[in-house]
Amino acid sequence: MNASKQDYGLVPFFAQQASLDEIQQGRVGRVTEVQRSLIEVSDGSEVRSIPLTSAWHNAAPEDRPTVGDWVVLDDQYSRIERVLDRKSVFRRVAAGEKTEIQLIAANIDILFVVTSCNEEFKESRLERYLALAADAGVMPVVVLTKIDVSEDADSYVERARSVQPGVPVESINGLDKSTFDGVLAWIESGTTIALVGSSGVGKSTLLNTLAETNIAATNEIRADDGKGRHTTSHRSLHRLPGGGLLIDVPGIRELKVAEVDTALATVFDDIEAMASKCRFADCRHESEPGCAVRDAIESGDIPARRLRNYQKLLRENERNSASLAERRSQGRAFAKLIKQVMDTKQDHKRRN
Ligand SMILES: Nc1nc2c(ncn2[C@@H]2O[C@H](COP(=O)(O)OP(=O)(O)OP(=O)(O)O)[C@@H](O)[C@H]2O)c(=O)[nH]1
Ligand SMILES: [Mg+2]
Ligand SMILES: [Zn+2]
Repeated sequence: MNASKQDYGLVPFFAQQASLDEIQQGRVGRVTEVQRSLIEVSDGSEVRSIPLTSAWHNAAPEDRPTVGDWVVLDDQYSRIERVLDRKSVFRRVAAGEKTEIQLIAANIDILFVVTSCNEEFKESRLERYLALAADAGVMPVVVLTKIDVSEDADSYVERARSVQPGVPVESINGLDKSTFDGVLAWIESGTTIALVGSSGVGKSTLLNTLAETNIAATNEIRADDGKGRHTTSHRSLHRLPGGGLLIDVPGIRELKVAEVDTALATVFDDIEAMASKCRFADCRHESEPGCAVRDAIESGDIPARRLRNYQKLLRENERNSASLAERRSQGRAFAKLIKQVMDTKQDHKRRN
């Protein structure tokens, strides 16, 4: 499919960060795929596979190119010279031992948080996604799949709507495009949407149905526990026939948060509003007298689960944000040390 840069979403915000020459030479492109050390970049007419050099591997995770990024290639089209400033970036704390940020998708306009009408559905998980969407500054839309195999799809829609009033909820049978009216209304030409959610909820199925071809492999969920099989292995960006760009993301096992203080206050604004009415300013909503939050839970206005999850996310956020800050300052100290050693070496050379 031949396309132009504009079809890939090259709006002035990005174009202004590159020179006319760079654009005319086809050196400005969008990252359409990210594998371990190979990055695919498309300038609208040509797709290039670019190896990620060690300089990029050594860069801070936030600075490395990720899917959805706009990048400038060198004049040999052999390496990524720079990553243009981002409009938005969806990130989480990477899985594993070290606390490190992992970028999931950049320059997205809308985040489709995909979840299905079965045992996979969890309000607490949605709250995590919504906090990260708020932090990224992107509009979240909850997409509920598998309405065709659920006895009570309506109750799932209701539960999804109650998580954060105002966040749109669309429900679909991912295999049947005639159920997609609500979803299609979000997909405009040049809009970039990322699909995130657990494995097996139907992200790639949604992409295939929208693209009207089998671009992405899909796989049945396990019969015993309904879990997905982690079919999609890397992130990729696709142009849809009707305009619009969709980023398919591998199923996320664990969505850990960091640096989401204000985002959490947005997602849990009902609890925050109540907390301001507690008798004690530092009320932990446990057994303190005059606790407005506990009263709201007792009267059924706020689910007890919601308060537990909010407190859990606050603790997790505090812990991870602290270790990130520590890692960053160690990184800076190390970089300073290297620079000192290099300067001394140069001095030495100059003197001899
Ligand atoms: N009946 C029904 N099946 C669906 C629907 N959406 C997805 N499926 C099925 O669910 C299974 C998992 O779908 P995938 O699209 O592979 O899920 P995924 O979210 O991409 O999973 P990962 O790539 O592992 O993250 C496949 O067998 C799909 O056919 C739906 O709305 N209704
Ligand atoms: Mg998939
Ligand atoms: Zn309280």
